[in-house]
Amino acid sequence: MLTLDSTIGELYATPVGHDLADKLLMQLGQPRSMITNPLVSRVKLRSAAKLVSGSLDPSFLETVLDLARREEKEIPASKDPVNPAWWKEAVFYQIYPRSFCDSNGDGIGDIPGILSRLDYLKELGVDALWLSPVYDSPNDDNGYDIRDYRKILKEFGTMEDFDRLLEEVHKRGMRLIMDLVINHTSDEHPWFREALQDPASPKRDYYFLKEGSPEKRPNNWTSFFSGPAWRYFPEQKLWGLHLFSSKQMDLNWENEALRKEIIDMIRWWLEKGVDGFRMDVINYISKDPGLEDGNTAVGSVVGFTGMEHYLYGPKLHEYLRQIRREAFEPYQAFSVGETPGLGIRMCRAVTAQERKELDMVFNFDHLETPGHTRMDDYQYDLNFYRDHILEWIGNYGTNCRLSLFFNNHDNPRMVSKVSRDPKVHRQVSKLLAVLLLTLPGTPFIFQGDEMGLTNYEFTDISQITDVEAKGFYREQKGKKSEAELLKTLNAMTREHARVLLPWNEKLLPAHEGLRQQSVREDVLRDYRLLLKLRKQDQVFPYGSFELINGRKNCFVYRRGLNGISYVVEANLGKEERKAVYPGKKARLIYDSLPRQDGLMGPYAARIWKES
Ligand SMILES: [Ca+2]
Repeated sequence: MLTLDSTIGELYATPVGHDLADKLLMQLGQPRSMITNPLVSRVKLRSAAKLVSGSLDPSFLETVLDLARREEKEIPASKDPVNPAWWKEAVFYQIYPRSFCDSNGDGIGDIPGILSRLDYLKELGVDALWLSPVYDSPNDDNGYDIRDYRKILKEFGTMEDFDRLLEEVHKRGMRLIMDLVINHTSDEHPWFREALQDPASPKRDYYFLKEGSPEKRPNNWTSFFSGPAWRYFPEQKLWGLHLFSSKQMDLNWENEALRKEIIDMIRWWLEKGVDGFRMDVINYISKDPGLEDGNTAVGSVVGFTGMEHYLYGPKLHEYLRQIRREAFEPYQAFSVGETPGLGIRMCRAVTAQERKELDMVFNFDHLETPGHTRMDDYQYDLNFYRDHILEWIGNYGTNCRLSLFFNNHDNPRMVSKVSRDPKVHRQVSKLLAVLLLTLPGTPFIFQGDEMGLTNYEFTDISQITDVEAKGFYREQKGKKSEAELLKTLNAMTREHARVLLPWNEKLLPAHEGLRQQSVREDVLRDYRLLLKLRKQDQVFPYGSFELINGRKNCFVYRRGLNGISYVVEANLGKEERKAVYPGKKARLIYDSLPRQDGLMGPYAARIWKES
């Protein structure tokens, strides 16, 4: 067992030790060799703690050890050929229903709107749709606060609309996966209402409801949406845990009856014929039963206090296996988990095929460059993405499947992070499309990527409806000038991804006056072309990967399978440069920015077919 007498190297050999150390090194801007160096890796943790005492709280290491002990053995990365599966060949397209397509002019996207665009999606060439929540919800967090798991939100339509959507998706040979939000429910969910009102109800144990006085919170955990993670209910003299907004009450997965209810609900949707689920913050479902105080030293590093008690909880693997065994497996359903905070080795522990937990996960480590968070207004260097993805391609293992994405409903658009210069945006959009669709893994397009959409310019806080941004604003108001706050909000807010797509004539009342973008037809055309290319053979989903050149601003690689091979060359920088790949015997099949002089223009991308 790991103790303070174990060495740094032994700690680094565990999935948790490895991922946390890597994250810390990255934040400090230090190379990994700082730990793998034998002189360092042989040092006992006890001595290391002494060396850094003063800069690192000793309890920090204890907390890391506690977490690392949960999984002391490395899960091996396989090098065997990839097992085929439909979701490894598919290209997914994420629909955020509220801002996708509005059919009745109320400014809110809806299911009939999605239905009206299915031919567009089919023609685009995507294979599966991921629908962000469409369940009944008071919309405190745009549907990620579910009031009724078996009902459709009125603004989005009816269950008949949904059934028709599923049927029409299937009719077109596409698949549909739903969002599954089971770490928490809305405080308006009947389970929670009953739990709160009736002390004798078995539902009381479905949540974390703790008796106490208003002065003393059960622990010091903080919420991801600002402030403490506890809400007080004065009438009942109860504290309720909410890691997210105060209307999103965390479910207690320790309770067997709760787990059964959730599994029944999942099966109910699978019985309808949905093809799988994207599982919201799924790695948070198992909390340390003691609900002890979070380590404040850890809290100050990660930004949220208490995370070590649920990031990689003691029964996470057990619960994931139960869901898979009892709900997914009987229906051969696909699963992709949102797993914030897990690094490569921890992700492997929940997705390696022999573990029988999740099919894939979304890891977010590539979304910000080292030393930055989403709260920072900075320019993203794609050289970092290249190094990040090379690390995952090289080390994740063929028993795991990479998910590829640059955007989702929780982030501003990557294209605007890479460059602020509107003149190069279409090039960056195409470059990201090429990487997304030709690197090894399963791509997820976010609605509007294919239109070349960029970030919006919000001119007033009233234009931002996102609960996270509003919480941030409340917390910072008065500490910084309004202009500074608006600048930060423009850099970080999820609202960028939540404005109705440009084919809608009328925007949400809050977004009125916002300058709507137009579809960049050449980006759309290139997406169609690249998606078509991806379908010609199985090289991109399953082929080998070989790095040809990974120097500054270069990303040149070969993908090959059964005698067919392609070379992709990308210019990751804003300066033009000489092409690296001569392409003498190859055929140029895609060029995002054709030029006579052979140079690669800013953010240009080319694809060659060698044989
Ligand atoms: Ca509508």
